[in-house]
Amino acid sequence: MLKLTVIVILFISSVKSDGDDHDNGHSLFDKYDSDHNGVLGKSEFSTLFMGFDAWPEDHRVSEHEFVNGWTSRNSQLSEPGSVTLFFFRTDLDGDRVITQNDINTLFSMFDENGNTSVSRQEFCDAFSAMYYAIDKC
Ligand SMILES: [Ca+2]
Ligand SMILES: [Ca+2]
Ligand SMILES: [Ca+2]
Repeated sequence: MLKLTVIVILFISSVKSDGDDHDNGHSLFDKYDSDHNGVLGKSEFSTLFMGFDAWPEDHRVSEHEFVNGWTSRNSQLSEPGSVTLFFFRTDLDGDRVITQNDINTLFSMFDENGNTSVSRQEFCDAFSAMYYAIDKC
């Protein structure tokens, strides 16, 4: 089973490196599931959004940092104008910066069954609902 998983992962990465620019929620999920256990824990989930915090790292992600970070890291998911929309949808408390407070709220929205981890299915459901650019997930 583990062997099969490894083969699948290798297959996915070889497809990705083939210049397939049809990125989607699945590959985004895989990119941030850094321990490859098939779910996003709170810290992995936070990294997806808070990882855009540029120097000086103050744990606050401005619109500028978010748009720049998203565009350079997830270029395939960056339709013109949509990244700014992502920012406003992520800034759930409306103070125009992304902080851990926003991510905590967002995490509980994604974690539909409340088991403190976000499964691939939960991720896809919530992500396609919130960020329209992902049409296949
Ligand atoms: Ca994980
Ligand atoms: Ca905020
Ligand atoms: Ca869950």
